[in-house]
Amino acid sequence: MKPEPNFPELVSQFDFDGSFLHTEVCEIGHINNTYASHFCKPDGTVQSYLMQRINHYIFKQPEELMENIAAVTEHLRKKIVSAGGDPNRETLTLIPTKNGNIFHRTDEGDYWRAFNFIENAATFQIPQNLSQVYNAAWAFGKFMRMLDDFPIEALHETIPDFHNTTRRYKTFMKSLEKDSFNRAHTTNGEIEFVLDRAGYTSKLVDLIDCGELPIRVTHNDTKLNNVMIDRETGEGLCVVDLDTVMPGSALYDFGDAIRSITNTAEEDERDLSKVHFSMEAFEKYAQGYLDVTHDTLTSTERNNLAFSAWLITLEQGIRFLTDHMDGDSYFRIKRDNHNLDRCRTQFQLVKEMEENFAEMEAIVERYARDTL
Ligand code: GN1
Ligand code: MG
Repeated sequence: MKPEPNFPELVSQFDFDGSFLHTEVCEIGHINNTYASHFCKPDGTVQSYLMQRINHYIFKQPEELMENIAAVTEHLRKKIVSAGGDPNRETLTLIPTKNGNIFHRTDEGDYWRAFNFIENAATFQIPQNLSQVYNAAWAFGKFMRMLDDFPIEALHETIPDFHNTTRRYKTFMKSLEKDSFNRAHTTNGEIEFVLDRAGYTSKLVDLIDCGELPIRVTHNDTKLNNVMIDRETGEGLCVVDLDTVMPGSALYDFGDAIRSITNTAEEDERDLSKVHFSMEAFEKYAQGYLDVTHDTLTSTERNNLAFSAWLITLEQGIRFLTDHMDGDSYFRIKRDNHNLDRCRTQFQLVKEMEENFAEMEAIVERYARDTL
């Protein structure tokens, strides 16, 4: 465990407004550490900022990652302004350090960054209603569209092969062979689950390799809680967590969103009788996503939307299982077998998607046709 950061010293590095009041932990994400710092402005009002310590064991080139975020938010800002929107609410805004840098590096070698705090907006782990699902789809779809003229060659790959499911499967097999923590014998059912499906893991990567699936600027971590919902209007206001904005496939974003938004329970729910794939949520997300991207997506992309939901959910389960076997070195855990619990919810969703796959495909076809 790292010692508590020295916040008075840290906040003094950034170009914040007002006098420092206090900092609180935000319990979000499995990788970085996130905090909210509050300040009192001369007129007596409170101004807040989001501060994050980047996990540089996982993001090995934090400088490059921050260059991506600065360039992407700048691009989004211009698009939002020209569309008459409010860039301070509709995209993240980096707060520079007093030296004009986009991050601060401490003497211990930690990387810190700060963003504006978007007021009157909230994030959710589980959707509260179907209009929230539609609005999240709209926000992620619009995010991709706003970046479709971003110079893709200028983006660094912050985690290479992030959604390369062929690689994810190989890494899993290596961890299984090593079984360094002697955990394989307690997860026979889950291991078999993966092995039974191995033949399908390469499909999207193969389509990319043969040039059938286009590479776009994608978000790559489209969980529901990565879109801020406007408390007043219920709209999908701002897409956050831009660490994995990289060249990728629209199918990664669609699949990852479905994995999270269709789950009727928390990602780490232990009681699997609560974990179900919501077809209603699938339908709403597909509708919202196709409404905003129909004239951008190719037919190969449209034809693989349902498959991508299945594959990315399986991939995420494999990632959690791999980390469980590797001794939980990647995803932050709060209890024993936490990553195994997370893997099990993903596999439960995969199973239910398999049982309902024909219906998923029919839904996509219906909304794709309606929007053509
Ligand atoms: C991680 O830290 P967080 O929650 O934003 C992970 C995602 C996973 C997700 C699972 C860089 O995201 O890929 O889908 O956990 N991020 C990284 O909840 O690996
Ligand atoms: Mg993330």
